Amino acid sequence: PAAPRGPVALLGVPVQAGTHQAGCLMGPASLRTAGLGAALAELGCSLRDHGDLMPELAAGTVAASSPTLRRFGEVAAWTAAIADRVAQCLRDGEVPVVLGGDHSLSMGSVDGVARHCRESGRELFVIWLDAHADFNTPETSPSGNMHGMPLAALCGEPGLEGVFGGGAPGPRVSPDHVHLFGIRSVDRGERALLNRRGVHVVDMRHIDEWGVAVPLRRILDRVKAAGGWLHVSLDVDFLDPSLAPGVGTTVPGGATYREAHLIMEMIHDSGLMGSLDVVELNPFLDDRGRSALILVDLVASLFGRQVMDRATAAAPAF
Ligand code: NNH
Ligand code: MN
Ligand code: MN
Ligand code: MN
Repeated sequence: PAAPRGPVALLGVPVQAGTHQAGCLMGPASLRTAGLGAALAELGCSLRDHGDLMPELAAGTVAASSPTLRRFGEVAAWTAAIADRVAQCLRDGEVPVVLGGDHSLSMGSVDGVARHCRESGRELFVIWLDAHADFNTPETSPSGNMHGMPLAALCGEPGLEGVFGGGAPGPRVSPDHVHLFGIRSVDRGERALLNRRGVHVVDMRHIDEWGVAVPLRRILDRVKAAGGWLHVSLDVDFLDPSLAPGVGTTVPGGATYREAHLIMEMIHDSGLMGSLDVVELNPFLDDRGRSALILVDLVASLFGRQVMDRATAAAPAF
């Protein structure tokens, strides 16, 4: 199988400033407890566990928060710290696996990846596996929670630039290079914005009709044809809540166990994934570690665990 290049860098990000629901700061510890490191080591990955970024990084910041941008100052501080660490991993030739923490952390991880892609002349594509679109702005957000805004910020929507601090202005990723996958809960203003910006959407209705393989193959072929870099952002609520209850924002009708694994297996076989987020795990809401254990299995599939050896590169797609 196509082994991912370079050592795998685990980076814990115990942030929960992006959500009103406490608990996902325990996500990295829960994923480690569920055996993430051992599962990757067993696959022959060379592992570098960078430990957890410290929340003190977010202390003493002055950027103003507001009801439409809750805890903005803290999120901006985390974003800068995460982006620097992820960019450093990439310079060291590592495959960053960022363990959340809420989804606001992806403003940092994707910013770091985007920096690396700019420097190395790679086109960045993002696949966002989530029940939600995470494309709210301060105007469209019903909650003011920044975990509902990371894609809008990364795509350069006005009102969110400040989260990247003094970094280069402009979008981190083109909306046309963003593929939402599995969504089933979109806010009204958010939906209008997604359409205006040309974000690609495979919603659950589409998956019901076509399964996951057909639309995912199209996305992977596109990234491959562009010689692109694929960042995978996996929100626990992408999964059906019956499988993964350990998340603050469950939405019924999510991906099944096998759909999720097939996605991971196909992404692995493509050899395209350069970086990964695993976000929104809330161990306080979990049921005896079930959600964490499923995530460990999914990440293992993403890094090459398979039932039987399969010829990949030369094999026909179907
Ligand atoms: N769309 C809602 C909001 O912006 C919920 C976002 N929550 C998430 N996103 N968990 O993945 O507040
Ligand atoms: Mn490193
Ligand atoms: Mn999300
Ligand atoms: Mn979500």
